[in-house]
Amino acid sequence: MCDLNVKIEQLRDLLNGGVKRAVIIPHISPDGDAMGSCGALSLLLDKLGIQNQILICDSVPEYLQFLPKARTVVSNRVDPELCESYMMAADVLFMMDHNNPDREGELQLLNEAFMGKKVMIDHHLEPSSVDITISEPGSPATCMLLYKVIKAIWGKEIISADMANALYAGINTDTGNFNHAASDPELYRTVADLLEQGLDRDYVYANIYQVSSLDKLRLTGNVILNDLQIHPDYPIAVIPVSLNELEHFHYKDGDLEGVVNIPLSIAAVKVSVLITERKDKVKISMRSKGDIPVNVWCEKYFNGGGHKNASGGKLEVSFAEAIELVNGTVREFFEELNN
Ligand SMILES: [Mn+2]
Repeated sequence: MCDLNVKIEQLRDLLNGGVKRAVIIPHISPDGDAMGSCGALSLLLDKLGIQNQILICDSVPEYLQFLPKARTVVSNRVDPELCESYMMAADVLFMMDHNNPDREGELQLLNEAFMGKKVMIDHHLEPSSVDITISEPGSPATCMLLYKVIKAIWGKEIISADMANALYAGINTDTGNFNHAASDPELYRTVADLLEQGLDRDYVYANIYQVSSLDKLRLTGNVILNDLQIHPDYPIAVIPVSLNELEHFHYKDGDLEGVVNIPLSIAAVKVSVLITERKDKVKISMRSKGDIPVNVWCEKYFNGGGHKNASGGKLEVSFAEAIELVNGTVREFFEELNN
């Protein structure tokens, strides 16, 4: 029996063993896969009669508020006491779509002090080891892995239409609407199953891709027109976005979602880097085509990591220094690749 099946059996035994309360945590700056997997899991636990609560270190971006349970998430930024009381009362902690407690922002401390069982369901490389680590780095999305787990333990019939929508939202967004990491036939069998369980693709699509604000659209236009630079010697696009600019366009969480992918539409661009100035840090987000492992670059210089074609990091330096560090390490990154 393969390792994944062993872990799935362990999870079944755990949940059948009298678990009463659970907490569910996505990664910091949650995306569709993080919130989709948390929402679907929460609905599943409801069906199993296990009280549960999604806890988050920051907030759910506007464009994901339509997902099940998104509006009842408790934020540690808003109510740390309430977060702590949920953690203290829980028997099980689920870590969704991240491979390490250090991806949970301020909730990391509560996670590390947690006395119950910890379960990780995730598809990032190099998972840390918890009580039950369900990890499949080859999987296109945590939501697809979660689907596999649910199907193996309870059968796909337990999946409601709301759960199907949440799982599909994660699969759709992590593959960029089926444009990358989307060649696994299993992906489409999963979607077919979700459709049979009541998935409303049009509803999910409309809520993710057709709810933009004018500010968001203008911000996107502005950064492409005025900030995007193509490196003269290497196939890389860099988009530095200043705090001033974000404020000018009344930036809200999620407003730059997807922008880093846009330069990859240029034939000559193989890597795209978005550098975003925030009040207390500079965020780095990278995307690449083909075999270029941007996670290596993010790990080495930007306190981050992620997937081969989609990674990120953060720096506690000035905006100018962050831009300098990206430009200053381009050559080394590409030369190491060629060796
Ligand atoms: Mn994911």
